[in-house]
Formats: sequence, structure tokens, C-alpha cells
Amino acid sequence: MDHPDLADTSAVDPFAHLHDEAYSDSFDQPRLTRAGLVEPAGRTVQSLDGPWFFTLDLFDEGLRQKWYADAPLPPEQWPRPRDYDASAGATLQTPSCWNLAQPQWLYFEGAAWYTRTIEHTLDPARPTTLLRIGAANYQARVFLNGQFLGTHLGGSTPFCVDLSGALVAGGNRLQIQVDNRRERGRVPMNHFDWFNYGGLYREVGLLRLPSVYIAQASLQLVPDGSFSRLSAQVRLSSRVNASVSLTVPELGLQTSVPVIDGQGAVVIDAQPQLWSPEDPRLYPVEFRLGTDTWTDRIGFREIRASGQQLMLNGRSIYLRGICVHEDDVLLGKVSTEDDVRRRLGHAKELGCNFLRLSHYPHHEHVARLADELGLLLWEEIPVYWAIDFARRATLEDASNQLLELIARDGNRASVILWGVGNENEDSDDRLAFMRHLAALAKQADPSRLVGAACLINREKFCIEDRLTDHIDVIGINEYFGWYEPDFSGLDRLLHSSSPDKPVIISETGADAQAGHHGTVSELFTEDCQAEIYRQQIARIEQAPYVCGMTPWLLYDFRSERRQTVFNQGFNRKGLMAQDKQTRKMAFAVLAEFYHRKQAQR
Ligand code: GCB
Repeated sequence: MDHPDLADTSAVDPFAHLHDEAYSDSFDQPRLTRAGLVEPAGRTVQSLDGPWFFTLDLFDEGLRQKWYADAPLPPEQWPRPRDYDASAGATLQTPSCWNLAQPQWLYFEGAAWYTRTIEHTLDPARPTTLLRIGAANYQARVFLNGQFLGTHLGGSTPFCVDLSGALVAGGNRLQIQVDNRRERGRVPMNHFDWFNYGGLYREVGLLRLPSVYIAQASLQLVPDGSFSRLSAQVRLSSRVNASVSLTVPELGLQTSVPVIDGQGAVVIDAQPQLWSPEDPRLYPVEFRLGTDTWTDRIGFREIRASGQQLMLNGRSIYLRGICVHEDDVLLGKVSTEDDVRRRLGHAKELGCNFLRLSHYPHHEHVARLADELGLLLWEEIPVYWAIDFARRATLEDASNQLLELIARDGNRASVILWGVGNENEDSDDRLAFMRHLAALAKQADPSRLVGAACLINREKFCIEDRLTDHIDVIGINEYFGWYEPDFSGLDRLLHSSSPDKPVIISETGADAQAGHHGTVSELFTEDCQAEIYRQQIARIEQAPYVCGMTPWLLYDFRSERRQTVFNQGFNRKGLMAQDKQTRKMAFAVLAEFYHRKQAQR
């Protein structure tokens, strides 16, 4: 590689960085957003997973001293001393969470640097090279050959960087600075009930594309109750006029989508077999523009709210759900396909037809496997508790996370609901913020429902949250029996509310340490947790407008806020322990209810 040591000019004061507290200002733009996100959609991805040179950077020296500008030279050729050599030393395997790589890194919150070489061969047929990062928690800054290319905010959604302009033939030095600091202005903010893992914890790869390619495509059932029309939409990478071919062989469908100024849409008559949890039929779909082929397997179904009912394909449905976090004792937020299969398998064993993927976008495998296995999903962004609703940049960040999630999973039949928030106090700023998100989700995706975990009025014990006027499905988190020991509050809540839309009990539950037994009134015992489930189910079942529930939650998960002898750094509200094997008594209680409900259909 032949890159100048940009930092090493004798004119530069080697001590200037010691006095420069504006050192990060020039690395917050350009922002990498949904506008640049491209899904692989069956195209070849060159994986960059594996070992990367890695260091933690507690004092932000990488930006202060411009480590990215140091030429990769052997130490004997360094023009002056360095504090880090990005092309040598320790490596870290990706995807991974750095917290679990070394015991002393468990609680690290700050910046870290990943460096690796990518070999590039110029290909005139595929001049565009996009770097796609599955997720990096929370801010990522991308550098290629010493050049800063952009930064992404948001810890759970994918993003792309166009490397084409900075790539050279041969070896190229790719560097990603990832920063997992908790901050008040972020989404989520600094206070949340899960573990703050850091790193490149999802797959990273390269997509090589022609100069004009399909940036986004979707095929969906038109939600008009006729089940006989499909809506196709295409967006190209540039504002050209073109014709994109669309084929769905198993529907005998072959047509073209006229594209004007980079955008195209058509509605086509078709009679697909509908996707449902009982019959999760998927159709291979292909969009083609010249040599660029975009493929997917898509299910067609309709979800609607009708009064207090949820209608899937025109029939009322009860959502037998469970909440899940993305957490693993050994891997943290890394979700392997095996782990996701196990998670969905346990949900099926419970009798579920629905999962709430709380509280942030989970790995894209989840919705893909849910499509195949016939599970419905609530997906959400981490607009959690007291984020800074008054801050414009926070709204922009949340909006972008929402749009990236919709762009990634918009073709997944399993996803029926976009969640825009969880337990946020009803203030004017919050209402404006969340109304904006709800409207944005509707505009980006009119075919799905929008929901949120809302609040109840604790004096009157009824559902009372101004946000409910702006969403399709009301989620209610309530912990009667646990945080509020008296169940009479739940009776009052269920009787005195009269919502005009479907309600899901989006959380309820209790902590139990696996293997700890006692009386039903002894906190943290399995017996107490199981009894709370019994009491909850008996009441929720009677409320006619409750059209489903997602108790909190499938597995115990790391949460440093929880430090009793029973918790020891874990939230223990799992129906299973964090080993993902040990079932607590409440597992059978919920399974019994769900299997009974299923048989009633
Ligand atoms: C909630 C939150 C969830 C917590 C849970 C708990 O209401 O939405 O993130 O983990 O309660 O265990 O208290």
C-alpha cells in the first residue's frame, strides 16, 4: 500500500492535539442514513468477518492524534513515535461484542478501532463498492485509506458506505471507529434495562454493483381486503429512466416496472396463496435491471385493525406472544442463526404465534426465519423511557433508525407492527416526537400497523395516553402482582378502560431465580412467578378488547441495574434461565394457556 503518512508533516505541531477539544467536530458529518442503505437481496456479499486489528481507545486518541492517517509502516520506518499501530498487534474476531472478549473489557464504554485490509480489483462492470455493516453499537465512523467517509448513529440497524471513490487497486486500509458511550441525546439514552454491549456485532461485507443498480425494491399485497392485487415498488441508485423486470415464477407473473427519475411503482393483479402462521407460504421474487438482479422470498398477507380486533387475512387473530431480548451469556448481542432458531423454537414450544422483538431491531435472521416458520413479529426502535424528546437531533436519529428498520424488513410477511416507543411519559414534547414517528412509519409503510407500549393513568387505573390517538395498536406494559403487588389494580384497569382500538398486553411478568422455590408470595421464587402468570392470565383472558399478549420475557438477560442476590447483574423475568435451557415453572403456565387458546380457534 502506498499511502502518505498524512499526520507526519513537519509543519504540523505534534502537540496540537493536546489542546484541541473540538477534535471530533469534523467527524459527525456526513451522516450515513437510510438514504444510502442497500439490502444484499440475494447478491453476492464478500464477507469481511474475521480478525480485525483492534484496540480500545478510552481517551479518543484515534481522533485526536489522527491514527487513521498514519501510513502502515514497520516501526523502524515510522517518521515519529506513535501511540498505536493500526496495522499490527492484537486482533478481534467479528462479529462480536468487545465486552466479552476480555474480562477487563466487560464494562468498557467508549471508542474502539477496527482495522483491516481489503484487496480490490477494478471491475468495469461493477464499479460501485458498498460496505454494508449489519450493526455497530452505537456510533460508527468509517475511514478508508486515511479518508473519513461518514458516520452512522444507532446501534441496531444496518447501514452502507460507498467506498468506490476512495478505493484503489490492490490493498486498501479500512478502519471503523465504534463508540458505545451512553449519552442523554441518544436512542436509547443513558438509562435502560439491558446491557450496553459495544462493537461490530453483526456481519460486515462488501457489495459490488453496476453503476446503476436497484437500491430498494418491495412487493406486497395491497391491503384493500381483495387479496388479489400486489403493489411493486422500485428505487434505483440514480435518477434515471429505465424499465425493471419483475418475475414471480410460482404466480406465473412476469411484468415490468417503468422507472422514471429513479422511482417506479405498479399494481398487478395476482392470486397468491396467503401467508399465515399456519401456512407460511413464501414466493421467490426477482427484480432485474440489466446485470443487477435483486431476489427475495416474499409472503403475501394482510394485517388490519378493525375496531378492537386485529385481522390477519380478513380473520380475527389472537396474538399468543412473548417478548425477547437479543442477549447471550457468551456472545452478548451476537445472534447466530442457531441461536435465533433456538429462540423461535422455544416460542413455538410455548404455543406462540407472535414475538415482540424488544426493545431495538434484532438481527435480520429473526424476521427471515419467522417468515419461514410462521411467526408474527412486533419490531421496534429503542425510543425507551426518558429519551430527550425535545432535542431535534434525537428525533432525527430515531426517525432514521425507524426508516432503516423498515427498509431492511419491509418485505417480511412476519412483521405486522412497527413499535415506535416503550413506556415514555406523556409530555407535549414526547407526543410531538412520537406522532412524528408514527406518521413516518405509516408514510414509509402503509401496509403495516403502528403501535407503542403506552402508559396507564395510575390514579384512575385506565389506559390514558394521548399517543393512543395516533397509533393503530395500543400496547400496555403492566406488572400487577410484581411491582404493584395488588391485582385489584389490574381488575380496575381492564374494567375501566374502553379503547377504540386493539390492545396488546405488551409486558407483564415477574423475576424468578431458576431453581429457587418457596411459597407463592415469596418474591424471586419460581412459584411466585408462576402464580403471577396464573393471576394475570385469568384476568387478561376476560378482557374482550385485549387481542394478545407478550409477557416479559423468554430468557433471563444481562442488566447491570439489577444487583440483588437473586439478580446478580441479570433481569430474571425469563420463563427460562439465561442458559436458554432451564425452564421455570411459569413456562408451563403460559404454555398451557397458549395451547388452550390455539385449540379454541
Ligand atoms: C419494563 C421495560 C422493560 C424492563 C421491564 C422490567 O417495563 O419495558 O425493558 O426490563 O419492565 O423487567 O422491569
